[in-house]
Amino acid sequence: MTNAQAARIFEEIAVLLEIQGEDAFRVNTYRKVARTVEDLASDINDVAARGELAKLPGIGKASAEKLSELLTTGRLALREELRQHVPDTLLELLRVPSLGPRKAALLWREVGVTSLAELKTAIDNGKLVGLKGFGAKTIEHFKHGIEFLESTAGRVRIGKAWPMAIYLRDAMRAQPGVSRCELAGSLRRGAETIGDLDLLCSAVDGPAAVRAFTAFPGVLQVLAAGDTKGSVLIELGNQRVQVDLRVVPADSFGAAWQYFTGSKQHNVGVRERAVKRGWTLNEYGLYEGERVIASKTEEDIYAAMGLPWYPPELREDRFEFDLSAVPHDLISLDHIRGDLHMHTTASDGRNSIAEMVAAAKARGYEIVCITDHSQSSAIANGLKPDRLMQHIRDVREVARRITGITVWVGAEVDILAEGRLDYGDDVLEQLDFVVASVHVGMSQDRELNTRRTLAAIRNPFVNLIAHPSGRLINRREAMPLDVETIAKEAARTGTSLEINASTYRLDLKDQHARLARDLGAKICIDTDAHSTDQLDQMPFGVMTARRAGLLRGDVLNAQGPEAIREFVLAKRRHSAR
Ligand code: DGT
Ligand code: CA
Ligand code: CA
Ligand code: ZN
Repeated sequence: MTNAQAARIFEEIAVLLEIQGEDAFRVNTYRKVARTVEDLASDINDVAARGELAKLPGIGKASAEKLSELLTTGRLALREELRQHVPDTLLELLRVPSLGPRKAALLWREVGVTSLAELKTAIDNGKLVGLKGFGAKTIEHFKHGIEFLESTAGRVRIGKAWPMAIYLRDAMRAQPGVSRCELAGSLRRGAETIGDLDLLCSAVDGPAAVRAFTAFPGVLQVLAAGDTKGSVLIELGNQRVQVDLRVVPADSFGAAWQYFTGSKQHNVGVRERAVKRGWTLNEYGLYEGERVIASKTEEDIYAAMGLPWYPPELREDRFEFDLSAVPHDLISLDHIRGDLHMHTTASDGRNSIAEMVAAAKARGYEIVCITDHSQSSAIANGLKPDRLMQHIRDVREVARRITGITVWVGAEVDILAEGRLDYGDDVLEQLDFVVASVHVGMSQDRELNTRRTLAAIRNPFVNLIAHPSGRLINRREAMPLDVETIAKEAARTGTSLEINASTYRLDLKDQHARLARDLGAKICIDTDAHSTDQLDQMPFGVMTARRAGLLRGDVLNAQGPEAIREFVLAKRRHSAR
């Protein structure tokens, strides 16, 4: 059992207890265990083997015993007992934004709602009207939430699917007789959500490869197991996801990889070009009649049709067919020279300033900027001006002690409801780099959202608008926003717009980032890390930027510290005039 799986079971117990009206203290005990196990850097099984579970923070003797029971038997009596008292489908309700365990319990006890489908019917039939704690606005909100869930049903965030796909790929590569295994489908294209995972391999014995695949631990159900194709369902967090494996001859690996990478629309475009020449293209190769023109590599396939090899992120039939060549300076991970948006224990991060800086340096960065939350973010432990002044000194002290990386102190400043910023200019001007973002009062009013963002962009000290749309993938829709107007003003004032690389956000999204770049805005790709390991989300931001077709020169943090400094100073100079 992985750390994440164990953590989820303890979180589920907390939720089940909460639904049954247990007191907050007991609920919290289980939630703490979940948090600790989730955050643990080492494998929980190793800790258990060393007999050190009870030494973990927040884990007492009783919790340690429960953990140990779960790890050794794969089950937990308490969980099974709790589940007997609660309908299986009730937990579905918690996927509705802002519907917590308490409200779920009320819906169940007072109205008899036990599933999402029943909640929907109850809302439509007016059954919730008059129920305590369910005003008209709340009910409307839940209704939208359910519609949103339905529209995203079954799709998994790329950050959640990726590690599993890599694990399965590597496990296949380790099978005897498997000469190659690669990712395909939307995952390889770096899409923000994944419908199912696609793997492609070549092997001497196809049926044996498929058998090995369907026997992996974590497989919940085998949907198909043939000679060249296997499909399984695996558990991924609280979701189930399908994984497709195809086995192809090594000779046609390129054709198959091209075919199964997609997208479908891209493949239609490629096939049209083949047909124009009187050729046929399928997963085995490019043919003129019976004669194979190309099949071994993707490059061969594309080249035979006079097309460049398209990086997978470009294969969406958006703009790739208009390119005569793929730009040599399409942004890539090795261009990234720094990360300019992250948090520390000074606000809601989990690691200290020194730890974040060391981790940034270890990733080869030349510049790092610490941007903790501003005073209004009470939940995120935002910094009041006096604490910020001390924080500035703390970051400067870390900067003094480390070499080989430029260390900046900034802040992530809330854009307040009326467009005012959460610190005055007298405070902002003491920072090296200012990130501004909307966290409160996200409205459905497009004009209002746009106006407050524009106000922030016009502040001479604001250098980056973070996660401009405020969306949370699979959880909260983007707020309506006039991205075009924002981008034009960002370009005019010398303010960058973010591609937030957290796979919960990926905001700006690919098409908006492309639009913003086309209008002249600089894009900054940041992880918004709240812990050192989250710095590793950068590749997802870069994939999004590649899908937008951004070049190295479009990306602020693909420049060095001096150029970024000049970007900041130029805006200040320009505004002073
Ligand atoms: P997803 O799974 O919804 O995130 O998106 P994809 O793109 O991974 O789609 P998927 O898994 O259905 O298929 C993987 C690739 O295989 C797809 O991008 C193109 C190719 N493919 C699958 N079915 C067809 C088809 O009927 N026609 C063509 N031309 N290609 C297909
Ligand atoms: Ca797929
Ligand atoms: Ca598939
Ligand atoms: Zn942030």
